[in-house]
Amino acid sequence: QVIETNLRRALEYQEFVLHYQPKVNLKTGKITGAEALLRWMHPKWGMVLPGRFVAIAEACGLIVPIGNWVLREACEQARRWKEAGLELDTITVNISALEFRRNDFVEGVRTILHRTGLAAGCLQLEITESVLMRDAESSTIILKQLKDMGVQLAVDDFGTGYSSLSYLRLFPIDVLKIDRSFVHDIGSSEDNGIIVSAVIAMGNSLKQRVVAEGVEVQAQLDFLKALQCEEGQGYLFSRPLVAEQFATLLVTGI
Ligand code: G
Ligand code: G
Ligand code: NA
Ligand code: MN
Repeated sequence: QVIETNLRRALEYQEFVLHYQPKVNLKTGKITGAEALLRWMHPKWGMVLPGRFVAIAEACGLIVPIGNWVLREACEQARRWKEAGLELDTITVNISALEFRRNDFVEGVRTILHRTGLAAGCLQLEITESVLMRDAESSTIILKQLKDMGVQLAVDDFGTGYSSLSYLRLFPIDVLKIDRSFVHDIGSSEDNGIIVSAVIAMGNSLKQRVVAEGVEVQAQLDFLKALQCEEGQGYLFSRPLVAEQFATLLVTGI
């Protein structure tokens, strides 16, 4: 309740910022892109993480204007970086269930790309596995419309939901993001190493790029590289950074 009241003012008072976490090509070590992560800088509470407010914003519908702001801000930032000559393949934005299912979502994305001048292929949208599977038939239609526009599509938190493999093959998905819970257990539990290797093998044979989330230690990186996992993200490479720091990292490399 208190959070909702404060959330209502947050957009108007410009209390939101995006932090950017690099995605790294595991073979070359090069940064391929960034995931935009929403942070709420509350004047009294300090930085509030999405775990504390995204569910509330969804429940009261505020996630729609907030999500719109995130998408616009991320696309604008990526275009500015590209204009400045910084190398960056994609900017990735998290999309909530409520946004994804709205009738005007696809047109909203098109409008934002048009207004910000970012090429569609430079935008990657992340939708969680459970959101996609909740209504797989309508998901397929929405994903196809986005794909036709040229936008890249990623399944977030892969492995935590209940994907039907037949739908996974039907979805026009470019990227599978292995949930960090599986990456975390690499080395400590044999079973989880097996899940990670199965997902990588499946992604490779379905021609989907596999991104490992939550890479924290060298042993995990070694394991992922040995299995030909294409990309990784996690504290081992970098925490989420403010835009200026991320731009510096793009120049210096990791
Ligand atoms: O950055 P952090 O670990 O606090 O993120 C926690 C969760 O919040 C993650 O699951 C992430 O997907 C989600 N999240 C981060 N930014 C956004 C956003 O802009 N929109 C939505 N819908 N979710 C986000
Ligand atoms: O659910 P989603 O995959 O969008 O979550 C992204 C979140 O994971 C971000 O909030 C980010 O802060 C967090 N994160 C990124 N790298 C790591 C990591 O190496 N370890 C842990 N525990 N969290 C991470
Ligand atoms: Na995500
Ligand atoms: Mn995830």
